[in-house]
Amino acid sequence: MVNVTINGTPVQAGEDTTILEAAASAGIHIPTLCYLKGLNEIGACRVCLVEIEGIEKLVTACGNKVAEGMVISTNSPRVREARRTNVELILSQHDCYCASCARSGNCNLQSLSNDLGILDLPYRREMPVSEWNKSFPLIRDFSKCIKCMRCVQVCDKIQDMNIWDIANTGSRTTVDVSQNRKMEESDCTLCGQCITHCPVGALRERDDTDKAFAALADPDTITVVQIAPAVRAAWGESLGLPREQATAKRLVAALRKIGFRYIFDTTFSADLTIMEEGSEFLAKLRNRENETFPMFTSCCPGWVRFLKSQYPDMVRQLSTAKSPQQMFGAITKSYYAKLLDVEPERICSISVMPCLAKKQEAALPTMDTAGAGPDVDIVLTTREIDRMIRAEDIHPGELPEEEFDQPLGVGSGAGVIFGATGGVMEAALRSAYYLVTGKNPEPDAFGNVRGMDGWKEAAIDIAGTTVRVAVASGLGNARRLVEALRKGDVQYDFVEIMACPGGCSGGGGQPIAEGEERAGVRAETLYGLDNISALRFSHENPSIVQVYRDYLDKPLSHRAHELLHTAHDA
Ligand code: HC0
Ligand code: SF4
Repeated sequence: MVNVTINGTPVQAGEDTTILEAAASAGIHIPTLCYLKGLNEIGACRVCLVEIEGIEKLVTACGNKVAEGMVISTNSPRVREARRTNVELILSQHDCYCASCARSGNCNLQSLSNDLGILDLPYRREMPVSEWNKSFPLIRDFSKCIKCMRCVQVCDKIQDMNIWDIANTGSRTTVDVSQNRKMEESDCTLCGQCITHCPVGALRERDDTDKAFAALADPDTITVVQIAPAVRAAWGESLGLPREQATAKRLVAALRKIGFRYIFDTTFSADLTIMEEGSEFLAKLRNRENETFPMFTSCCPGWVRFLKSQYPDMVRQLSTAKSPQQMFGAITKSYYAKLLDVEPERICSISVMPCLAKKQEAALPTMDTAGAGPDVDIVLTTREIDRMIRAEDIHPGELPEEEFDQPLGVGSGAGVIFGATGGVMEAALRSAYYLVTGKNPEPDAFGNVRGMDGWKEAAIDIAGTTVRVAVASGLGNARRLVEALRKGDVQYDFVEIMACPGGCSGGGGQPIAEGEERAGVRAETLYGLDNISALRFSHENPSIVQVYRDYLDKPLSHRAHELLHTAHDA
């Protein structure tokens, strides 16, 4: 322990503690902008400057450790002036049109400037500009980038993709796609982690809300919405709703108020995915000698993009099952169009997802199974649906809960946990056990694949056969796991990978909580919902039973193959 004085208060702190942490432990907050614990502690923004007695230069609190006897001031006149000047300099190169910024009201730079009482912009310099393909699902606005480096760091250190890099020099310094590539030529997986880690509005998703409003305004169009599992654990965050109020059913009520016609649940098709993917896995196990293991889950399009660009020789190990989003779209424009007795062309199929990569997945040319345009026409992120709710001046907290429409609005608890890392594996094992033994396991029997560890493994006994499974989330972990497989250091039969740390609950399209990683908290919500669900097994979902009985016949049937499976290398 060392003894320091901060703003006149004696503080004791561990030797390895930064000034920032030591001050926080004494309830003294030092403003930061670029800082992210463990990820970005480089003092790029120079907002956390402090003065140390006996040292002429001001130093950053995030990048300097306490030492015995230090006398620190976090708010001396020199500190105040320097901090303010540094923020003014950042603003000098920042497009400050807050009114038209996606992050307005949730921007660290905006609140910091306001807190510091900056009412004028004394320095204005040339704004960095660059061309960007606005039809790409991920958009960078160079005039908003503050060079904090968070996007570079999260992409390098967590996702191990190195898509971003510093470009240019001097006052023209900015962040751009690395190696002088265009975004669409890069290996970007569209995980969107750079967006959720950006403190300002320099990165965002392509906005598709206009398309959704246009569909709503067309009297001939029938809107059919699906809501992804992970959305229910997060949508209320940016609307200021407490967790207990921000239920899936209240989101249904808000969407109906916007005017969407049929509102369904992606957990239904998560259950369908389990039936198909679980059956596919069991068929592979029965034919073990002729198959390559492990089989990989294929429901995360960020992971699929990763495998295609990084390890193309392993793409054939992906399950051929489409993701729940795409299964839902295919069922909507075939089975459900028949139930409604309408032409599938009249349906506008809209998904609400925690994800950017889903926008690209829906646009794949292979995802037009009903011959009526894309199976999913519009993908909206959780943030976009929140913006639509706000645009319509809807206050969901005042609305009573409403039920999903039927029959595609029933999902099991197994489907709900898809939104958390390990959830797809756990749900698949619950039903695989049943398919092999004819008996249900304890619903929580495979809970050892839960948790936020980046790479988990388990050996599961199913009727005397040991199945070796692994679960990873975050692409850095995915790469380590794949490399270990290729070297023969590990052997697995079935592997679940999600591109975003923590899985979809930490998805790149989720609400942004500055400086916080919320994937774990949201996953707890999903496990809580599974725990209280009357339905814990995908194969017991009555709507799943119905769709097989009336339309698909059985898992892996001819029709199921046509609608619900795809070759990922096509
Ligand atoms: Fe996910 Fe999904 S769980 S990828 O993370 O599998 O986005 O929530 O909708 O499709 O169900 C996202 C979330 C989904 C799909 C499901 C899967
Ligand atoms: Fe999208 Fe989920 Fe994959 Fe992230 S983990 S890229 S949110 S599907």
